[in-house]
Amino acid sequence: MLLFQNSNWLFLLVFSYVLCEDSLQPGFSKIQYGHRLDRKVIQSFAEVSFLDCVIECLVTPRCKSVNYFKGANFCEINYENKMTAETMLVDSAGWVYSEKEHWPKDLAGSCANSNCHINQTCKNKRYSKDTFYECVLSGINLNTTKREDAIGIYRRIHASCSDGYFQFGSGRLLCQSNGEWKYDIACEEGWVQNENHIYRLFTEKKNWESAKDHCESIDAYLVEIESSEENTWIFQNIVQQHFLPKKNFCSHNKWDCTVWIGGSDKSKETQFIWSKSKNKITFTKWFSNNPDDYRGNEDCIEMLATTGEWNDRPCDYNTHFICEKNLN
Ligand SMILES: [Ca+2]
Ligand SMILES: [Ca+2]
Ligand SMILES: [Ca+2]
Repeated sequence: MLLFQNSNWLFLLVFSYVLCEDSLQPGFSKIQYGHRLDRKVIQSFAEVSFLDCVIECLVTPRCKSVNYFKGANFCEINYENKMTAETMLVDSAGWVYSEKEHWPKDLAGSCANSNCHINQTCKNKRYSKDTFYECVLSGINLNTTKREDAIGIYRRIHASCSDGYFQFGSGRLLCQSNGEWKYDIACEEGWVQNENHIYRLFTEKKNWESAKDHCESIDAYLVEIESSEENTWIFQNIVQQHFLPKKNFCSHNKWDCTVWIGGSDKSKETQFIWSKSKNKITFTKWFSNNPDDYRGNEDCIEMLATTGEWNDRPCDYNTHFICEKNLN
């Protein structure tokens, strides 16, 4: 069960729990060592832990059993079991054989009660903040694991996020004595890391104040750019990337291709400060003849997607924005 209930869930404060020890006992005790069900494989997976292999079977309606080879952390999920394909259960050194029905459905998380069709696989989204994101266990760390770990005796697993997701937390899963998993991992899409900071461009258009509120609602802040290096990095790696498909449009409509950054002179004209740190803005990258406080009504700073330069603009203008978070 996920318990992400407040906005501080990112920083190791909120642990989530799923059942493990007690409910896994029947499964572990019925593993058949030195056996493998031959030629009934639906699909195979390399470099996964034994429990990942079992879960893969649980989320695949057609699966009835698994073969697992510890030496290569290799998993096969089968569409038969030893009842339905008795003659195919063969001696096979180094392999273990296990049946789906010996494992609790809970292990499949939100997929436990899915309506997936017989030829589908339910994509488990347990280790994510909400249903928009997806992250699955990628298996234990093969460099540090001991033999027992691979079939779950020590009940320690390492998880990591899929490509394209930023990982918060250590990724370590521990089975506690009360039979619950303890873990801190969460995976979020869209963040990009530069040194000790991560950044994410939001494509929805908001006025400056709403953009600032949005960043703060996710424990981030409207981006603060403190050096030429940071400005260049953000421009090249986030802003240009995003506007690449609109390159022609932007070259003719540069004022329609901008993102809010976290600076303004709302409180005192010409004294630009960053909204989160309240620091005076020292490094600047103004577009020519700016800031011009045009019509006495330009207090918020946007970055131009065409050049990475800055312009002061009315704060009620709606445009994209970039949030920044500090790691550690
Ligand atoms: Ca910054
Ligand atoms: Ca102004
Ligand atoms: Ca201006």
